[in-house]
Amino acid sequence: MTAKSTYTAKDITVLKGLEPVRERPGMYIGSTGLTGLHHLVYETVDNSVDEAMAGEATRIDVILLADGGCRVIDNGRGIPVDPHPENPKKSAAEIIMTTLHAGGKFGGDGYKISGGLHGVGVSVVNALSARLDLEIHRDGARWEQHYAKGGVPQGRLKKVAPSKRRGTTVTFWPDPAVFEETDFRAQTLMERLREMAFLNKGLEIRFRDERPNPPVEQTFKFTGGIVDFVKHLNGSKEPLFKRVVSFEERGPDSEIEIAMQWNTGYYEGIHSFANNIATTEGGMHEEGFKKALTNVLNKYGRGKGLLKEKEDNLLGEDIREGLTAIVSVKLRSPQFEGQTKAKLGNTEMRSSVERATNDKLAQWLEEHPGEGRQIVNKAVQASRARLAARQARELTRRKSLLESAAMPGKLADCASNDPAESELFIVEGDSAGGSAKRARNPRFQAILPIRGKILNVERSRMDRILKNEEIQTLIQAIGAGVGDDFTGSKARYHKIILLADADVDGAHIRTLLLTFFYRQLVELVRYGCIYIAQPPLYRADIGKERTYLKDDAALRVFEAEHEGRKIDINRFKGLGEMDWGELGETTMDPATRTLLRISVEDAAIADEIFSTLMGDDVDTRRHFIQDNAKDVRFIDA
Ligand code: 0RA
Repeated sequence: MTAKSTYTAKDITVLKGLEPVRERPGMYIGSTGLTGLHHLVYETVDNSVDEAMAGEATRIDVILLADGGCRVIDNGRGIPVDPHPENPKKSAAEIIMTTLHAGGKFGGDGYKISGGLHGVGVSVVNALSARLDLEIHRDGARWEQHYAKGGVPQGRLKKVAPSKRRGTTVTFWPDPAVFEETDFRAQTLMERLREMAFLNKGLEIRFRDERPNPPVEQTFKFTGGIVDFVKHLNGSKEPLFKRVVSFEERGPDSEIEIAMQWNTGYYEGIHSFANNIATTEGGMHEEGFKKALTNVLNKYGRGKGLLKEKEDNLLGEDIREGLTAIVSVKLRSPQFEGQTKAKLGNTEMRSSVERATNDKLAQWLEEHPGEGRQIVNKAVQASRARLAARQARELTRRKSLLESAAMPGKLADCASNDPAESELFIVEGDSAGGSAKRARNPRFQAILPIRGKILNVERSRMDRILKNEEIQTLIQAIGAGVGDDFTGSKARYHKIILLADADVDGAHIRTLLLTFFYRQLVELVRYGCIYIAQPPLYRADIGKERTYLKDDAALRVFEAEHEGRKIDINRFKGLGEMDWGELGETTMDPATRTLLRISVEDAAIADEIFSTLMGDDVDTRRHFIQDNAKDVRFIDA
């Protein structure tokens, strides 16, 4: 396939200028909020990753400039600079930068396996930028072209100097007339870039944030690819055995890569990708993988006598207990379906992933009998716990039928029956619970004091979770069931606010609660119903004037602003040291409080952050704190 032969009049009619993108940006990048803004970076990086996938680039630099721009540099072939066959006045590069859907037209055979969710092309980035600079190193020279707001070329592509290297550099400044905000979030970008590096073995992605406070630099390069990804995901967990199972299959039309490792925990984490895009809704590749996994392990268990003849087959969920897996496929024309276009629809991927897993996993098990036995044994235990949990659940169901609408004795409920306005404060400790009860507005604020540390659901199977008293109380108070039986419409409160001391114990309790919500009531997290209250750490009095300050940083600012004056500083060691009036005013009253809303990502990493921070490994802990300076909300002084 050459560029010429693919360029027919028919193609020309589908090629459009950039106006449609300016008119309806959401159609091309999803939104004009922060997510859409970040899409511009991903879109630009995707093009460079395509070069890497074609075996032509080994390194990508992403730089956030101090003036708000973003620069993406690769060492690939460089966008073609020659005159375009249909329009000799314009370079191929200019066509690529100013025409919708022109990206793949120039690719030789096998070049563009990508495309997909944001395979819309770098021209979309151009269209939505206030300015874009293109620099190409190719054919012994450096070429440049500049574009003004909306992707309007300022002159032609020009050869400006000799050059020995090759590659493409795109620098763009997002258009503030398009985006609600134009401040990139370094943390979000780094997470995606790291994921990209995991998914493309050996590719080096360097990230640099040159904006002030604080400048950040990170290099992502994983010679183990998705094997490293799995190790990373299991990092804070205890592996069932050290080895990561991995295999791959490269065909003419697709590539399949799978890596997996069991941990001694009870949750499954299968992460699937198609062309480097997370398929969070699953799809054909994931289906094929799960089907083969269940099939292979049952066969293996029977064959080795680990599963007795009279025993039932293991269910998929038994086998996937504690499994962390990456299923990554690359194919020519991925079809993304589902509500969020995050489900792979290509049916051929089901059979090819299933076949690959059937063959390769069976072979791996034959070669690793010790590990094979451990996997089957764990699944057998999981199946027993599943039956026990069913009994426990039936018991609680019967119990709640008997007690009908009875609420736990400890709950000080609110008067309102409207979940939309009702708030549940989960308060650590009885004394703080007492203050919170006095300080609340009983019309719409309910208080549930919990004592000590709740069960760590990460380390417990469902049967034990359901028998735990504190957890039963929580489930009962919220009133919407738990786990697979959760029904969001039954939730009695739409704001659930965690209120714990600002110390290590408080942080631990918060982590345990967040982990519980993430694992068992994730819908509540997804809908943004879970909050962390922000009680102040200090009270600063100047004469009769009181100021509440949330942390050390706020205290320093306050001291600097009131230099030379006599400040009386009071540090609250715990919620119990605040009187109820103070607690109400600073932490509970909707008019004066601030709440931190928890996202699924926050909840998912709460446990990881906590175990890293509180674990014994001082070195990882120090690095972690340096790398995640923003997540200090989970640490406390
Ligand atoms: C079209 C064709 C070729 C490369 C590219 C586009 C290309 C685009 C981008 C965007 C960012 N970096 C890029 N690197 C390459 C193939 C050119 C050839 O065959 O030499």
